[in-house]
Order: sequence, then structure tokens, then C-alpha cells
Amino acid sequence: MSNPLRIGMVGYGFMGAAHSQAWRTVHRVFDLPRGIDMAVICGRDAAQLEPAARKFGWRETERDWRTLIARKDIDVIDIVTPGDSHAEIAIAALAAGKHVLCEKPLANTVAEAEAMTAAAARAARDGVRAMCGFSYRRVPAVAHLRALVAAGRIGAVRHVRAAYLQDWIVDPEFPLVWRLQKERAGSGALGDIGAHILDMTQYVTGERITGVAGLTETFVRERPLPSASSGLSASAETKSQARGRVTVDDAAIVLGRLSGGGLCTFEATRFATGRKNALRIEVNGSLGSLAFDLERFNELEYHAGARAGTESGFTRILVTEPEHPYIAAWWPPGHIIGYEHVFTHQARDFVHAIAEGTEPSPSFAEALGVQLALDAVERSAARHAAWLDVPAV
Ligand code: SOE
Repeated sequence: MSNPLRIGMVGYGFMGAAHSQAWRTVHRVFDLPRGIDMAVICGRDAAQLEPAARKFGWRETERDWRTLIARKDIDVIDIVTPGDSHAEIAIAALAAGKHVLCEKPLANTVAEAEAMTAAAARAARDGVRAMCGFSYRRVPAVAHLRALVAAGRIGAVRHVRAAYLQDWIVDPEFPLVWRLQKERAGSGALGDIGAHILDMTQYVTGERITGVAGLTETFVRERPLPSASSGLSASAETKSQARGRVTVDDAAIVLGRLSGGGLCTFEATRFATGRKNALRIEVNGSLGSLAFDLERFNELEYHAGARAGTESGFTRILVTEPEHPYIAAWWPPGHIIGYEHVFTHQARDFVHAIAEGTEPSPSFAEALGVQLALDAVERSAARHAAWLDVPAV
């Protein structure tokens, strides 16, 4: 395809693999207005970068993101680094006229997220686009849930009940990886997985979280230092004898209010023993309810409140039909898809926004909205779950 978008990706960890898979696939599955050229992968450690480039399918490598951004032959910067570098890279890339896709959460602090949002607004005047990677919006069932809520199928939203549960650090000997360090990750379970359910809540309801009260806890306060950086897994060999302080939350519990008058509860934890990557969101409305469970990726639970007596209760919608979001491009009706597909859908939507000159969603401003809610939860938790309003963007 002519005029392909030339992608430069910064980072090569778990999300680097997920985004690479998306860039490799997106133009082969969807009919895109622009082609994709997986031009350059960028990272500091050559020993990890070169094999990642080969494995993931990138043409070239760069060791310094500044050099990457300065290149004239790059159109898009895809940021899949830990949160401490998002702001610096994104702001520089936008100033250089590159479209930016940035992993979630947008930044480690509200101040950084505000600066990124301002940079995105400035760049937008020249047709440059910026999007944040809240990938679960691109689960077909989640997008369909949103459409059903918007169509009034469950009436006014009364409750959102959302939980994102993992258990990968239950072992106190699990090393102090970057996700457990505040200066690198910003926060712990709250920002890493709580951010997803806060964003999903605002996305599926079309409403804003206006206030929160939060509790956070760090159950294991010291851990062995890793001798090599590791993402979600670390073997015995990657640990050293020395120990360091865990500076983020292990778990967060949040009460919230929605702009439409509904109430919400959120739970984000890495200590839900036995729960690997369990995300569930249920929306109860005045006319019915809808629920999504990530472990049942291709389904929605639906209760139409008007259905009485022997037919009441939740029924299962199979989100596998060509009329459902994203599905038509994949397999014949009834055939299921999974986790990696959401990154492909995300890449598809971003390419369309760039080519068609539309504002991508979630924009940096929307992601700043999530950051403001995360920040309010942390401040509330520091004040024994005091009620705090979440400022509007
Ligand atoms: C780690 O907890 C993590 O990889 C998150 O960072 C992702 O956003 C989520 O998709 C899976 O879990």
C-alpha cells in the first residue's frame, strides 16, 4: 500500500511484544487507509533490543529515543516504556510532529499528564494525533456493552461494580521489579490495573467519575532486589540477596460517584490469590444490567429487567457476529478471538484517526481524566478514605 505510516516503537517488554503483534497484523486483517511499515524499534540495552527486533519483526534499531524522534522517516512514535518516561518522550515526539500512541496509564503524575495533554492540543492544530492505550476498550464485547448502554437498553446507570484481580506478587520473595517502584511506575495495582477499570467505567457509561474515596495497602513492604529488570515474571536467578522497599500499593479499593447519579465500587489488587488476570465489570441500570468478564472474552451477560417470572435473570450474548465491533474482519460468525486482538483493534482505530484527521479516543485529555481520578484515590487513601471530588478536565 502506498504512503505507509512508518512506526517507531520505544520499548520492547511485554507491551512491546503486544504492540508489535498489532502492527504486524493490523493491515493484513483490516482494510486500512494507510499501510504499516514497522520501521524502527528503540531501546537502551542492545543485548535485549536486537533479538526483540528480529523476533517482533522490526526493520531497524535505535538506541536513543531522541535520535528516533529526530528522524524524518518516522511518522508515529509508539511508547511502551514504564510510566516514568512517557511524558518526556511523548512531549518531544509531538513537538517534532510525530503522531503518538502511549501506553496506559498516561503518566506517573497529574502534572505530567497535564503537560502531555497540552502538548497534544498544540500538535492537534497541525493534524498530529495522540492516543492513550487503554486497550480493553477494544474488546468487542466491551465496545458492544457501551453501545447497548448508549442505546438505552439498561436505562439509567445506577451501579458500576468493577474488579481487576491478579496474584503475580503474592510470594513475598517475588523481586522488586519496576512495577513495584513508585518513581518508575507511578503507583501499583491502582495505576496499572485500577486505571483500566476506571477508564472502562467512564467509557461504557459515557459518564464521568466525579468523586472518590479510596483505601490502598502495601502488604509486602520489602522484597529482594532483582539483578535483572523483569516485567511480570522473574525467576530465582534474577534475584539478589539485597532487599529494597516496595513504594507502591499492592491493592486499592475505591468508592465512586458518577456524573449521572450512579454509584460505583472498584477493586484492584495483585494479591487476589488464584486470580491471574481477572477483570469483571457489571453495570446495573434502571431497566436491566450488563456484565463483562475478561475470562469470558467473547461474551456479555445481559439481564433485561422487563422480562419477568420464569424468564428473568441473566442471559449470554455471544459477541462473535459480524455486526459486533471489530469482528467482521476476523473469522466467520461464531469464531472467537482473544487478548492480543485488542492491540490490533487499537492500532486500527489509531491509523483511521490519523488518516481521517479525527480525534482518537481515548485522547490524552480523556486519559488525563483517568489520571485525575487515580490521583484523587491516592490522596483520599492518605486521608483515611476521605471523600474527594475528581476535577473535570
Ligand atoms: C500487568 O499487571 C498488566 O500487564 C497490565 O499492565 C496490563 O495493562 C494488563 O493488560 C495486564 O496486566
